[in-house]
Amino acid sequence: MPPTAPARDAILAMARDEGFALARIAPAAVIAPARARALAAHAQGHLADLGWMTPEWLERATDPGRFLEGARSVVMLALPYARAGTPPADGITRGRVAAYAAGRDYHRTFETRLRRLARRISEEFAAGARATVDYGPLLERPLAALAGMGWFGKSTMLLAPGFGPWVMLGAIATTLDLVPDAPLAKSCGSCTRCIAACPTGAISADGGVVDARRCISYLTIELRGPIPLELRPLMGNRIFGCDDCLDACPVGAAGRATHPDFAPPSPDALFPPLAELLALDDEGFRARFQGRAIMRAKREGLLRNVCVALGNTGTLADLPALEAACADPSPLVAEHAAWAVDRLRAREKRKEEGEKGFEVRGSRPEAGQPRRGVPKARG
Ligand code: B12
Ligand code: SF4
Ligand code: SF4
Repeated sequence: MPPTAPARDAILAMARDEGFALARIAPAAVIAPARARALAAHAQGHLADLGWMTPEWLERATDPGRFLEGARSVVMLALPYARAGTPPADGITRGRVAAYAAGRDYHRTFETRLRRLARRISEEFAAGARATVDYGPLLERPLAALAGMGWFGKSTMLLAPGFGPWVMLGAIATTLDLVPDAPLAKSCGSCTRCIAACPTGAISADGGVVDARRCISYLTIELRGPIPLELRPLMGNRIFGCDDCLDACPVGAAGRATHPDFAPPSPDALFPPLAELLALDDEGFRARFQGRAIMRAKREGLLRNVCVALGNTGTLADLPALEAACADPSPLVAEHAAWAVDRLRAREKRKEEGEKGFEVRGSRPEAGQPRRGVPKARG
C-alpha cells in the first residue's frame, strides 16, 4: 500500500485528542546505527545488570518489524513534565525523587492513551497496531530521533525543541504505510553542561554514552543488590532516579506546562522527609507508593537508597531512625544503615572537632564589628 497522507493527518489529530504534546512518524525499518551503538554498549558492560537487555533483545528492539509483524510505520508520542522546584526549607532532612516519578506512574498514563489510540488506528483503518511504553521491546529514543521529534543530547537524552529532555516517550507500531517525518538537523554544539553536572561521571567524556553502572538512576531504581561503596558518597540525597543531566540542560529550560498526571501531589512527593521512610514495612510501602513509579524499587531498594541519602546528608536528629534500621529484617537495608550511621557520626565528629578548633579571642567585639573566630594553635 503506498504512503497515505490522509491517514497520517487523521492519526496525528487523534494523538492530539489524546493529549500527546508531540506526535511524529518514523519508518519501521531496522535502525542500524542505534543497533550498532546499543550492541557496543552491551559489549562494553555499559548496560550493567539490566538482565533483559541481551544482544538478542537489543536486536529485536531496533527492528519494529519484529515488534509487529508487517509494521511499516511507528507513531512516536511524547508527554511533557516539569523539572522540580526547590525543597521546603524546614530543617527536615529530605530526599529527592526524579521529577518523572513524583506524580502518577507514567506507564499507566501512557497505557490508557496508547491503547485507545492503537484501537482507533486498527478500527478506522483496518490496520495492525501495537503499542508500548518503556518496557518495549523497542528502543524509543532512536525511533523518536528518526521521527524528528528531537535529537540525541550528549547526555543520551532525546532533546525535543521547546521541551528539551523533559518528555517521556511512547510508541505505536502500525502496518499502515504513513509518510514519515524527517530527522532534525540539530545538535548540542559545543555545550558540555550535562557531562560536567553528572555527579558520578557516568556520561562519557565526549557524550553520547551513559555507563549505567555509574548512573544514579540505575543504582537507585534497577540495581537489586548493594550500592558500590565508592559511589555511595556521590549520590547526595537522591533516592529514586536522578535529574542532574536534565537540570543542567539549557534546551527547554524555559519550561512548559507539565501533563496533569505527572504533577507531584505535594512537595513531599518530590522531596520526601527521609527518616520516616525507614519506618515503612511492606504494607506501609505499598499503601504510600501504590500507582507510582517508585514501586519498582520495592521496599528494600527504596530503604537502601534512603540510608545512603541519610548517610550523605542526615543530621543527629536522623540517627535514631538509622540506628533502628540497622536491625531491619532485610540484610541489604541493615548493611546500608550501618554504613550511613558510620558516615553520619564521622561527619558530626569532624564538625564538632572543627567547632572546638575555634575559640573566640577578646571578651566583646567592638561596636559594629563582627566577632571573629581565630583558629587554635595546633599541637
Ligand atoms: C534501560 C533504560 C535506562 C537505563 C539505561 C539508560 C542508558 N543510557 O543506557 C537507566 C536505568 C540508567 C536509565 C536512566 C534514565 N532514563 Co531510561 N530508559 C531505559 C529504557 C528502558 C531502554 C533504554 C536503553 O535501551 N538503553 C540502552 C542504550 C544503549 O540505548 P538508548 O538509551 O536508547 O540510547 C541510544 C541513543 O542514546 C543512541 N545515541 C546516542 N547518541 C547518538 C548519536 C548518534 C549519531 C546515534 C545514531 C545514536 C545515538 O545510541 C543508543 C543506542 O541506540 C528506555 C525506554 C525504551 N524502551 O527505550 C528508557 C528511557 C530512555 N529512559 C528515560 C528516562 C526519562 C530516564 C531518566 C531521565 C530517568 C531519571 N530521571 O532517573 C534517566 C536518564 C539517564 C540518561 N542520561 O540516559 C526516557 C528518556 C526520555 C528522553 N527524553 O530521552 C525513556 C525513553 C523512557 C520513556 N519511555 O520515556 N534508563
Ligand atoms: S541521570 Fe544522573 S547519574 Fe545518570 S547520567 Fe544523568 S546526571 Fe549522571
Ligand atoms: S546539557 Fe548541553 S550537551 Fe548536554 S544534552 Fe543538554 S544541550 Fe546537549
